[in-house]
Amino acid sequence: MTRFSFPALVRKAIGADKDWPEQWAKPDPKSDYDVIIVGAGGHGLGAAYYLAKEHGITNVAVVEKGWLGGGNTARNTAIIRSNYLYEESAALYDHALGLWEGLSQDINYNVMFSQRGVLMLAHTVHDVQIFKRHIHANRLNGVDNEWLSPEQAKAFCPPLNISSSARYPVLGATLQRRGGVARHDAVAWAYARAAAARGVDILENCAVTGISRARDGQVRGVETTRGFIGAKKIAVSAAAHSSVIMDMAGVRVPIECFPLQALVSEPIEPAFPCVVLSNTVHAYISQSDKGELVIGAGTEQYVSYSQGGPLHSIEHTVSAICEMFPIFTRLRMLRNWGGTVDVTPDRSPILGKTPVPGLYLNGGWGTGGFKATPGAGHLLAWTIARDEPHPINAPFTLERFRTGRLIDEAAAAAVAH
Ligand code: FAD
Ligand code: PYC
Repeated sequence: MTRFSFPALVRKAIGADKDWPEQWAKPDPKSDYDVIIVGAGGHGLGAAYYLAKEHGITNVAVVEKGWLGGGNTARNTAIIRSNYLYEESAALYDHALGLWEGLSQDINYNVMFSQRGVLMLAHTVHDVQIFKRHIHANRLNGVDNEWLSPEQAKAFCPPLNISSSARYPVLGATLQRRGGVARHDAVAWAYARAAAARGVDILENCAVTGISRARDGQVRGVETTRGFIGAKKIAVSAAAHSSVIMDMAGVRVPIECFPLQALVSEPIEPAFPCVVLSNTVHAYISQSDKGELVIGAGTEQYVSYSQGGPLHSIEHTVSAICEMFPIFTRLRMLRNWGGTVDVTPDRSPILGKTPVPGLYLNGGWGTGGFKATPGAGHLLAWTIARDEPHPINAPFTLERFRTGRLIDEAAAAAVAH
């Protein structure tokens, strides 16, 4: 018996049924854990791994209402970069990028992290000014980023249309060479395997329905669809559902949820060498190792928990891609899907303690949390283990929405909101 419900093809490919260690048999919940993490996305699983590896805390359960990696972790377009404007954000995302650079070795699993470079296109004078400001700020913060003319951008990405007669002509681009993509579902599987190997229980098909607190206010466990499970500490890392779960503990969180869609084309020979983002035309694109073009849209304009969205947004995105890359005009779409992104008022995440003793929150990553996965897991584990934030996540408090000390990264979100 295996610990996780890997899809059958994956189980076959990795030989899961053959030599999966006996101690990884699917666990029943224990009555008491030191730490429960709600949500088996990359962030929650990463936190479990780093709790065990770096803090020696292994009496940990990750509680997941569906299957591991079934949330946004395996629904995103897998873009990784750290070219954020403000010091707080640059430090946070660059911490994650540093961890990506050693991740496959660290967890002994090829997450196919590929630093092929991320281009962000400027189509208006305003874009040019903002992007150049980003480059200067990034360099001051030790984050690589450079300006390319339209011709240099085309040399880096030959399919790019730099004609001045395009509806939104390319006026230049930023390039972060250390940016790239990774195989998103592998990240969840890799952290799950590495955490489980250190004794962490991963409880799938187990939805949290309540948070129980003692008389002194301290958390004492979670109510779930598999019964009550005791815990000394609880970390909520449930993306779009984080605010619902925090509400169970009486904590209000300023998160709104929006659908965000993506699609892949039929697979083709390698034709697209890097990642390209254009906020102005609401589209971003890369090519997966399977050969599919991976394309994403802007966030939908309405709040919803639906993991899907209307086809006209996809049509809008695809027409923008065809104008920027006319060589793809005759390609066919293979499939599309959606996720639900959790957006805060300042488009920055919340990662830290909450007013409830023993309760921690990691959420509000919106359209940009995949790139943060190792960093978020690492910093959440630190915060739980020491009951205090790491200096990198210290500014990302829930408290900032009361004090007004916001970290307004909307312009760097790279995805139209
Ligand atoms: P998730 O992977 O969503 O995990 C949360 C888990 O919590 C889920 O598995 C869910 O089932 C579980 N859960 C919810 N409620 C409960 C409950 N009551 N009990 C137990 N478990 C529960 N980011 C980037 O950096 N780059 C990109 O290119 C990018 N593209 C994107 C494209 C799309 C289409 C989408 C939708 C998102 C994109 N993102 C991107 C954002 C990124 O995917 C997310 O920010 C990130 O994956 C969040 O990871 P997570 O582990 O916090 O959440
Ligand atoms: O944050 O770079 C990003 C991103 C691209 C697509 C979705 N998010």
